[in-house]
Amino acid sequence: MPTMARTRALAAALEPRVDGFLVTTLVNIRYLTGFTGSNAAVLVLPDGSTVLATDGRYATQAAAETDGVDIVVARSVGPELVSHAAAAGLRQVGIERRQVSLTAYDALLAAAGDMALIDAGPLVERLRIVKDDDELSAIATACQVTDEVFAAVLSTLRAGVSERDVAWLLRTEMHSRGAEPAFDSIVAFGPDSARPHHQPTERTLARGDLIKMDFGAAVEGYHSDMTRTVVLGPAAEWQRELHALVRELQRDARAATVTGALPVELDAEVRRRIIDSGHDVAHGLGHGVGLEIHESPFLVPGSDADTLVERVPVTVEPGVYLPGRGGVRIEDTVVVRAGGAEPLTTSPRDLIEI
Ligand SMILES: [Mn+2]
Repeated sequence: MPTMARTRALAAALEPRVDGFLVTTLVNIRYLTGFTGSNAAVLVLPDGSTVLATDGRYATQAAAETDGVDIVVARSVGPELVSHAAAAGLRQVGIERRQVSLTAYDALLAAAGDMALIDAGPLVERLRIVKDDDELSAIATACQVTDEVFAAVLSTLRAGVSERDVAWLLRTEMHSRGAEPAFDSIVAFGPDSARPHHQPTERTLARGDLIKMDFGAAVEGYHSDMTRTVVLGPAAEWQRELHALVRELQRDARAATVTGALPVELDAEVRRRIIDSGHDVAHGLGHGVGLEIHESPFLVPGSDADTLVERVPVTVEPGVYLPGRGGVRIEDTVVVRAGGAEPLTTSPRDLIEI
């Protein structure tokens, strides 16, 4: 992992008024240094030099996972680095204010003395939007596992299985392929499919039920995200129509997810079409995918995300839901390329009748 290039890119992105940046968000620390433990803070200086503080449990691991990073072993990792910065004569240090609890902030302030701590904004989150080859490769592998797991689980769907049974099977199929679930899988039968983020229950599958499965795998810390909606047939006419509507919305939205497209406008277009079709809009069109399952850029109303560029993986996931009856969502993880959106999840999108 070219982590030194990442800390240098972060250093270059620092405002002139800031002479250091304290990173306390673990996923950002992983991105910048490769460290995967559960307790750390990182200080990046304008010349790109980087110090990582962690506790004794992770001293050996931190040395093994990082490259070109000074390691300090301490109990209170954030305050330790702030003291270090103040002692080195730094005047203003940027922090990830949005991610710091009030109690942690009090401890940082106490360690800072006369040195100012200022909100540096989501600097690392912005750097994470465009992925390098290693990141895209991990996401593509996670998507391939997701496609394989879908095919494996599809063949086991029959009347009488419960939503929880299927969620468990998704997990074991990922495990047997060396992956972890990227998030708690959504498995929703019949009327439950009308709930966008349904949590699996003991409800059992019955003939005529829509079956919505939203799941993904995580590989080397990178995520994938896919939703398919199928039916334990034969499908009713309203189910075919609903599925065809969402299928068309999703196909068009994928085609529009190109370099230069503005995320807020991609969402608005799908939103307009759902409303024109006489339905309600339950959620945004999609989100970035990477070290987190939901990360920038967000394809939602009010999104301030910049126009899309190459190498940005996002989900495209329109859904239409009829409360009490059922809902359909079709979601792919795609990556923006010069010629358009390349789908990384490729499972069949037509209405499968089991
Ligand atoms: Mn998603």
